[in-house]
Amino acid sequence: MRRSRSRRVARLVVATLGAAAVVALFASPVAAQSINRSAIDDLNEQLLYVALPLVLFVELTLVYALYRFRDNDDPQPTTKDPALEITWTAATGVILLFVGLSAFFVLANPYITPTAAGQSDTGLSEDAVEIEVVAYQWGWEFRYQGEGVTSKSQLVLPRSRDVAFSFTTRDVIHSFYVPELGLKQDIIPGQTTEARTRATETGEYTLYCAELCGVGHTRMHGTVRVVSPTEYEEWLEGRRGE
Ligand SMILES: [Cu+2]
Repeated sequence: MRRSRSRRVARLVVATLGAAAVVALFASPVAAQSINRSAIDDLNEQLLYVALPLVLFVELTLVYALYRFRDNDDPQPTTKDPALEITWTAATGVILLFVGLSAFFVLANPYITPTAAGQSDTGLSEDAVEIEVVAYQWGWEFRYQGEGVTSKSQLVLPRSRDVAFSFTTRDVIHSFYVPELGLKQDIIPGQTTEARTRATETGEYTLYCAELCGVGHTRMHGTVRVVSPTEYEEWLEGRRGE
């Protein structure tokens, strides 16, 4: 009796691990488009690998119990088992601690929270591009600091270079949101908020306003073009002539 039960538990564990491996095969990561995005994707992946075996273990245990006791006419109450209770409480504690710490380290990353280190220029490289973003009902204005260039709706960023944004609004609350670059920052009247990124892939992405800001909210989007460093210099040059 005891042996067959332990064999069943072993089979359950093998099935759980096998199913987790199959799901992991399908969760092939795509190259991230920025440092921010890669930090967020890595966290998601880490948490997925912790959550998957747990979900499978719980679900398979449930299915097993339903099947095993399907016609049990004489159900017995669960007996006290302090060792088991301590084990699962401690295991839950360890998992929560892992989730909390993993999320904390991502939040403490200066690309995710520029002010996390107390000083917003911490870790920013010398050649960082500084862009003042002005949000308004309903559009965007990008002012390239020290370049004398201003652009509307289209944000052009050089690949492989730090970019520091500072945000202000002329009217109500807006939110700067570029999901593909892992960027999201609220823009609040009377305040200057910040964000930072370093794009790693060239491409064209969409910028959205992620804060309902009036009737034109749905039209408040723009494009973000990540280009090679030379293409970026050419673009700046072209804009200066205008
Ligand atoms: Cu808006």
